[in-house]
Amino acid sequence: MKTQIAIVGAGPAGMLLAHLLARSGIDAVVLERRDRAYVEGRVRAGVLEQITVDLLRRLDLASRLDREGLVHGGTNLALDGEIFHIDMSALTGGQAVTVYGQQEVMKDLFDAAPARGVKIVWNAEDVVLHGLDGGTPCVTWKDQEGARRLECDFIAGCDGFHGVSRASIPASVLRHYERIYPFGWLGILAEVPPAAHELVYANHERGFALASMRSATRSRYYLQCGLEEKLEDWPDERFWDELCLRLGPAMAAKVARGPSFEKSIAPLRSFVAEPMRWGRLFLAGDAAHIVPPTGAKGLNLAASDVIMLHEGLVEFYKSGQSKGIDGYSARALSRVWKAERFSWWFTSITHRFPEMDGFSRKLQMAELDYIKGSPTAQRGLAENYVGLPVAPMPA
Ligand code: RFL
Ligand code: PHB
Repeated sequence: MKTQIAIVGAGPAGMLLAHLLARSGIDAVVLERRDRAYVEGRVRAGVLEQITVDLLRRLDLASRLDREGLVHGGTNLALDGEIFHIDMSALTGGQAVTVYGQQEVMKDLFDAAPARGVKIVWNAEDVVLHGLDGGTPCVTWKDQEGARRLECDFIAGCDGFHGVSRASIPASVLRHYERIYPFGWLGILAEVPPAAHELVYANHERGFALASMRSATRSRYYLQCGLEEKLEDWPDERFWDELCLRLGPAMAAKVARGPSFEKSIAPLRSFVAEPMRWGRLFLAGDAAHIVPPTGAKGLNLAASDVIMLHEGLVEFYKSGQSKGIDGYSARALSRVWKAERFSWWFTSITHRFPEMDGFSRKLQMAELDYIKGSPTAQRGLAENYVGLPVAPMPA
C-alpha cells in the first residue's frame, strides 16, 4: 500500500488530522491498534476550547456538538466550601468553553469517516516505523490479512503517551521534561443532573474535587486520591460522602446521588518531549506531551497540534515549501509549554500535596483569595482556561 501521510493512532489527534487532510485532498491512512468500540468507549476529556469547536465546525462535524454541547461562559472555584464565580466570558471579550465529551467527539469523527474517504485500519498490531531519517519512510504492522506494509511521504505519530512513535526517535535526539504528581483523580459518571450549571474546581483541606458534567442529566465528578488507592475502596456511597464534604455544604445540598456507571483512577503527569519532529516523523497530541487534567487542555492541545501540522503539510504539497513543516515543532511547543504552565499552576493551587506544611497551605489559600478579589488575576486564569490562540504560520 502507498499513501502520502501514515497516521499512527485513531484518537482525537489522529482522527482530526485525518479529516483535515481528507478535506485538503491529501491522502492518508490511519493505523489503530484497538477497535472502534475501545477508542470511543474511553471516558476522558469533557471541555472543548473555542479553537477545538471551531475546528469541528470547519470540518462540518459540529451539528450534534452545536445541538447538544453546553456552552459555559464561566467557571467556579471553591475554597473550603466557599464558592466564587469567574465570569470568563466578560474577562476575555466573550470567549467560552463547550462541555462535550471526548466520547461524543470520537463518535462524530468515526461516523463521518467513511463518507469523507477517511481510511482507518483497526486492530493493527506490532506497528513499526521505518526509514524516518531517509526519503522513503514506511510503516509495517500485522492484522487479520497478515503482515502489511504502507509506504508514505511522512508519518504522523498520534499514538498517545504509550505509543511507538515517540519511542522510534533516537534517545540522543529526544529531550524529556517531566513532573509526576503524588496523587491521581478518581472519576465517576452517573446518570444524575449536575449539581451546578457550570464546573466547580474545589480546593479542600481533604483534597481536590471537581464537579463536571456531560449533559443536563449526566454528571462527571472527580476526587483527588492517593496513587495506591483501589477502586474497590471507593463504593459509590463513600464517593458521594467525600465529594459532598469537599464541595462544602452549599454545593452538597445540590448533589444528586445515583449509581455510578463508570469509575476509574487516572494518575496526574506533566510531560513534554522535544522536538516534535524527527526526519519524516511528526508527533502530535499525547504522543508528545501530557498535562494534568486540571486545566482541561489535553484534547485541545491535540487539536491545536494537528491544526499546525495540517497547515505545514498543505503548504508542502500545494507549493513545495517546507517552512511550515520545518517550523512545526517550535510553533507547536510554544503553545504546548503555555498549556503545561497553566495546567501545572492550576493543579498546584487546587490540590493537597503530601509534603504541604502550614505555610504552603496558607500560600494556596492566599492565592485563591487573591484570585477571588482581583479581576486582573481572574483575567489571567480565564484567558488560559478558554485557550490561547494558535500562532500564525512562520512567514
Ligand atoms: P489518545 O487519545 O491516547 O489516542 C492515541 C491512540 O493511539 C492508539 N495507539 C496505537 N495505535 C497503533 N499502534 C500503536 N502502537 C499504538 N499505541 C497507541 C491508541 O489505542 C489510541 O487510540 O491520544 P491523542 O489522540 O493525542 O488525544 C489526547 C487526549 O485523548 C487526551 O489528551 C485527553 O483525553 C486528556 N484529558 C482532557 N483533555 C481535555 O482537553 N479536556 C479535558 O477535560 C480532559 N479531561 C483528560 C481528561 C484525560 C483524562 N485521563 C483519563 C488521562 C480527564 C481525564 C481523567
Ligand atoms: C471532565 O468533565 O471530564 C473534565 C472537566 C474539566 C477538567 C477535567 C475533566 O478540568
